[in-house]
Formats: sequence, structure tokens, C-alpha cells
Amino acid sequence: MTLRPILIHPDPRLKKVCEPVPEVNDEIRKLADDMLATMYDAPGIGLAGPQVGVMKRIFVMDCVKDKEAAPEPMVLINPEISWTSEETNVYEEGCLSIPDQYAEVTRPSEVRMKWLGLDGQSHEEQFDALWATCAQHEFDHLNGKLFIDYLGPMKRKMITRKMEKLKRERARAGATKDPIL
Ligand code: K2U
Ligand code: ZN
Repeated sequence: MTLRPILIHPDPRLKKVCEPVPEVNDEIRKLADDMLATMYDAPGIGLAGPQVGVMKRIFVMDCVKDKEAAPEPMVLINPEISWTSEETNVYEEGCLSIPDQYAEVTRPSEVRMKWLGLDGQSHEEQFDALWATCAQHEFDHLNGKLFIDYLGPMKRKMITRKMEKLKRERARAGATKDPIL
């Protein structure tokens, strides 16, 4: 497996609608493996294809909170939302593409999704609690939507400016780290 760099907002690739995955092949299996490794390394509980620059409709998640419990990695390919609850809940969300920024987002508290698994089979499952929040957060990524898009324009602009500053600082650090000899 290979750890892949995670794109940081603002990046046009994080705003694009991703293409369906035509078939589950070795390339997709390798991508899923790398995405799970990158997610656990971050650390995070979800990661979508566009966050590692792959504009395909695939995301991974593992929302098991108990460090002692066995991980429950999930790979969802071409996911569709087939039902959402009327009830909503509020969760303070973050994003690996918007580091160290958190804000409350209201979403349906339960969601049912259908997807193609790595086994090539169709799956359908109903998620609740953190799994539901994470699945909807990742599904949004596949449609070029970020959790900051649910915020007011002032807060969104403030976070975007912080990320632009972070990217400038990382670029400067990268330049000085390996100066052209
Ligand atoms: O897509 C991502 O950037 C990974 C997200 C997934 C997520 C966001 C909000 C709420 C639930 C899941 C996170 O950055 S993973 C980090 C994290 C860990 C525990 C709880 C919330 C966020
Ligand atoms: Zn995210």
C-alpha cells in the first residue's frame, strides 16, 4: 500500500463532481487499499477519492471509536443514497482537506445507501450516529461539496483564507526544505 497526499482546500478538484467507477479491477482495489491506509494514517474515519486527487465515485470509512475494538473498514463504490430520515442531528465536523477547522453541520440522523463493493456485489445498508454523518460527509465529497458549504459566507471565507495561508506556509517550508543546490 502507498500513502497518498491529501489535497487541501481550496483546490478545484475538491469542487468537481466525480465520475462513476466503470468496473472493480486491480487499479480500484489498489486505490481502496491506499485510501484506507491514508485514512488510518491521517488519522481519520473517512476519505473520498477526490481528496487524494482521484476523481472517481469511491470513498472509504471506518467509524469504530473503541481503539480496542477490531476495525471495520468499508469501501463504497458508486454509492447512492436511497433514503434519509426526517430526523436530523448536529455534529461538529472536520475534514482532512480542511485541517484543524471544525463547525456544526446538521444532517439527517440516519441514511440508507446502496453501493458496489470490492467483491463486485451490490450492497445496501442503513447507517446511524457517526457512521451516518461520515457517510453523508464522504458522499458530499463525490459531488464536490465540502462541510464548509453548509456554513454562512463569512465563516466559509474565513476558513478558506486560513487554508490559503496554510498552503502558502507549506509551500515555503517545502521550498526551503529542499533548496535547489
Ligand atoms: O472526509 C474527511 O475529510 C474525513 C472526515 C470524515 C468525517 C467528517 C465529519 C464527521 C465525521 C467524519 C474527518 O476529517 S475524519 C476526522 C474525524 C475523526 C473523528 C470525528 C470527526 C472527524
Ligand atoms: Zn472531508
